[in-house]
Amino acid sequence: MIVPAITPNATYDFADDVRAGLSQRGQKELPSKYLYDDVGSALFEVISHLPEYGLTRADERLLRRHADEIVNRVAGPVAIVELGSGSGKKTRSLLESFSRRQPTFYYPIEISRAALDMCERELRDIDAISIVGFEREYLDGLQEVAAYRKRGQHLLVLFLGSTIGNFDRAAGVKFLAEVRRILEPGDSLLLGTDLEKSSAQLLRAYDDELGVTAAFNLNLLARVNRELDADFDLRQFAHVARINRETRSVEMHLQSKRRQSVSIPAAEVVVEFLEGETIWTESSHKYSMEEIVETAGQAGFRCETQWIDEQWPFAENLLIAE
Ligand code: AVJ
Repeated sequence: MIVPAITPNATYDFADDVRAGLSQRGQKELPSKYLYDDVGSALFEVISHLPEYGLTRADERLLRRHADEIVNRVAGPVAIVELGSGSGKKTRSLLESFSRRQPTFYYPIEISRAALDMCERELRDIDAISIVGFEREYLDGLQEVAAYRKRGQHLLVLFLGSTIGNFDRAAGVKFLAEVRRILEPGDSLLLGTDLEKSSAQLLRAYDDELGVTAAFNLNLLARVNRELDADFDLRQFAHVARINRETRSVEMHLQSKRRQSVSIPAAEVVVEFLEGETIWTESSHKYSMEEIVETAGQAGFRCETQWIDEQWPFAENLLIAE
């Protein structure tokens, strides 16, 4: 079932963020959340099918295999809030398990309208699940859902797909602590985290041979062209994936192939690039199992269970608000 009470509008300013990120001294950067417009969301969907990128399939396998066990460990009745639902595909088995226990509301929160639409189409046939999508930033959306909470109802927050990896570690703890502040003791958070693996495996995953990840990254410049009227020549930038050993992350950059200047009228800025200079567009931090328990503790959660995939190092962590 689908309840069409979908609310529009996210409160960020693309032009301001682009101007700030590209005119700062030192490393230029663009926030990774802007990778996900309609084109970017569709490209990420393709990435999740690539043999080199096992992350999403590991997440899905774990949710499928352990859905009933997860339901049993989460006190009901429960409303489910997903931060960044994407296509919604990986959430299906979990929702089906919850629907067998009792009718349940599912609130996907997304800044991408396209992803929200995809998610609603994907999941609308599950009978006892009512879907109410929110086009919002994560914490704004969560706050709104929490405000509607009924007496005696618990919240289960889903933060899957290792989206937490896009925060640096300190920001990750801070984000989880903000989620915790909105929750009540006994509420839960199911957190998907990609685990540490070899540099070779990571570089293959973030620089696939078909070039889909390159297109996903370059689309950020195409988006700046489309929405801010800029004149980036996409052929003059190259996708680069790099391992950062200090932060234990994979970074994506867009590297200028030559000295060039780009004008971005709607952001009221002209940006100069040196040959070889990069724009940092994303970091994906990789975690160890013990570290997740510790991080959860710092944010006010107790780690109840961790499930690990055998094919692709990835953990599903059930955290309980203390
Ligand atoms: C969706 C944020 C988990 O960081 O691995 C995929 C995005 N970037 N390939 C990730 C992504 C490059 C992905 N997350």
